[in-house]
Amino acid sequence: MDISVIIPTFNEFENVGLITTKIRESLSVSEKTFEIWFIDDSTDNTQKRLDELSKTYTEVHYIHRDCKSGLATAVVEGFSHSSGTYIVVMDADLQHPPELLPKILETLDKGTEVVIPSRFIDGGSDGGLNNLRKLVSWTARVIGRLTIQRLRNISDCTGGYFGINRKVIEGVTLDPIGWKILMEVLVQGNYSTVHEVPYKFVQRSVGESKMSLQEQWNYLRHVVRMVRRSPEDRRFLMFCLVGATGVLVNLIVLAILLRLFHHHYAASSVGASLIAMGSNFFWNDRFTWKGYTHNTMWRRILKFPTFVAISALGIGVTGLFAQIAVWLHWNELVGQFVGIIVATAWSYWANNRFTWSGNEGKLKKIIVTRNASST
Ligand SMILES: Nc1nc2c(ncn2[C@@H]2O[C@H](COP(=O)(O)OP(=O)(O)OP(=O)(O)O)[C@@H](O)[C@H]2O)c(=O)[nH]1
Ligand SMILES: [Mg+2]
Repeated sequence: MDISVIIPTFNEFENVGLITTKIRESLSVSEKTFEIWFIDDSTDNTQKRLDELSKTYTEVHYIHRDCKSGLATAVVEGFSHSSGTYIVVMDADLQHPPELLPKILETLDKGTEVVIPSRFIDGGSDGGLNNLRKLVSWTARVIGRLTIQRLRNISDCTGGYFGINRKVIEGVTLDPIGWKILMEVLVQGNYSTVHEVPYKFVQRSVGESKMSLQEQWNYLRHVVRMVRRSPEDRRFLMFCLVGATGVLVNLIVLAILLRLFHHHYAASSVGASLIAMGSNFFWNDRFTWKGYTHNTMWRRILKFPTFVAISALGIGVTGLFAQIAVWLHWNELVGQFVGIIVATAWSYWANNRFTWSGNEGKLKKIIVTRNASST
């Protein structure tokens, strides 16, 4: 089998016939063989309709599950039942245009491993959402892209329309919560090339939306789960946590030096910072970059001085931003805050690159390309 189209359905009685016709039209021009798998949790007459469709068209198959177990697990179930070399996932309500299928398949055929139709590149649009839904969707994307490195260059990581080569998910454990199956595949999958093509997301014409507050909550739970399961993102989180404990250590030591030993303020402040730096180094070495081995003695000896140099530069960067804020007549605290964020990003990158450099720290390079001219 060349192509498997997987469609999760929950009460889409009016849509399943329409989408089957559109997919058949769209794929019949190609010489490739295809199958359509509906994974259905419906409580209305959708199952009956799917039964009719599967008897009419040999390409149509369906699985009916007895309880509503979520969109993403439905797709995972579809992955295991289908057999196509290429897999395309799409919604049943025609918001994901089946006319784009040939373009997705042509791109997969050229060797790209993941193809993502995007609403947010030239030629695309998310016009099918009202302003509140747009804001919620934007916030979800920002949260995902800030917390998960692999999503950073993907313009539409929260959509549900995508195509992959089956190799991307072969041997991979997918364990999503809620709806965002594309994110799960992007975080867990094996791939190095992604291509985005634009599409226009229109309003659903029939049937009801299944998006709910519960799904927004599930999304946040899913992001936390993905961060915990992805080594590179877990490491960054750990680094931030260690940094936060460093602030505490700094303040406690400063208070002790001033109150108990009555040292001079400047000396106490520098002393407290140095001890906090030492504590951060210890915990980062123990936990954040746990298991890193340095094969030469020099690399081991240089680890701490490198860490100190990177931290010192970070302090300099923070000061620079505070100074820029003063020059621009902004509040210095704003400058300091932006500086802390930039310095944290710098320190993480530099420590990963220099202090605890090793193969374990290298991220797999993923090339993302986009095609803005074709719709
Ligand atoms: N199997 C299964 N499918 C689901 C479930 N929830 C939603 N779906 C399907 O997932 C797809 C996306 O759901 P929609 O309600 O269209 O969500 P949406 O596109 O964000 O919302 P609208 O813009 O209002 O359509 C549709 O094909 C639904 O039928 C579920 O719990 N199980
Ligand atoms: Mg929809």
